Amino acid sequence: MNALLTGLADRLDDALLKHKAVPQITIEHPTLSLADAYAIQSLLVHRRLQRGERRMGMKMGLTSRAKMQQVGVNEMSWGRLTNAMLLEEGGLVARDAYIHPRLEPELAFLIGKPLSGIVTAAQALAAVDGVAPAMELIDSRYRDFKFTLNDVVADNSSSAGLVIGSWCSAEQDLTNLGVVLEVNGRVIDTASTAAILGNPVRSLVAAARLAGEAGETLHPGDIIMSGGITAAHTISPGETVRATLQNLGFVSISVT
Ligand code: 0L1
Ligand code: MG
Repeated sequence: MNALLTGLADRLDDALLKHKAVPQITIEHPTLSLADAYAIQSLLVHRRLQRGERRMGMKMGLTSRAKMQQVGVNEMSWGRLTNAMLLEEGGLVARDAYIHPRLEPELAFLIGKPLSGIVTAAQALAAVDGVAPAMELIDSRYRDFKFTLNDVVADNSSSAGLVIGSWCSAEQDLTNLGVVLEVNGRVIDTASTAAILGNPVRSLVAAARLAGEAGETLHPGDIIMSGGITAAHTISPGETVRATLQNLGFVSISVT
């Protein structure tokens, strides 16, 4: 079994490095469990760490109805972030460095105190040093961006990049902030942070629980991504994509 999981992690890593999509692994291996999928993810991220990348936090995935509907998966997932994924706010991103990249607005949490296991929303917030408007760049390594929950978990929940705006105080009501997604100045979607599980802090509570279940801790300095608030936008060269979160500011990136 270990050789199988290692081989599947290698396949997904190869797809990432060559920017070449592969068939869903659950087509060839329908009996893979969710635990197997997280084991593949861990092996896949280990390869990145072996190449010199550093762990930088955790992303929650499929925490909003818009995202669940877009990809046809009805359960949340999580993935691991590394420093190599960080993109410059207001900077450039190359379309060709990915397979079929998409951008989605999110809320980012900056961890100030260790957090792991079952916690209340108040305990989770007490461990947070700041919040920021953010966008996640996702890029499925699967053909046509199609996957099951187990496929996407094995593929590190489509993690590819993140753009973070200025950090703001977390001591404010985050439950229902307006969100606007614009491409070249044209509004393409609007939403509320309430789309994230009814309250984005619930995504952080879930991150702490899932990290604890995996024997991990969210460390001071870690960034936790809430999960996409709107459906994700497929990017093309020439676009400047900007996400504005009410009271928090905006974050943008231009595609070359
Ligand atoms: O959309 C996807 O590829 C699944 C990853 C999670 C995206 C999100 O909800 O933030
Ligand atoms: Mg996301």
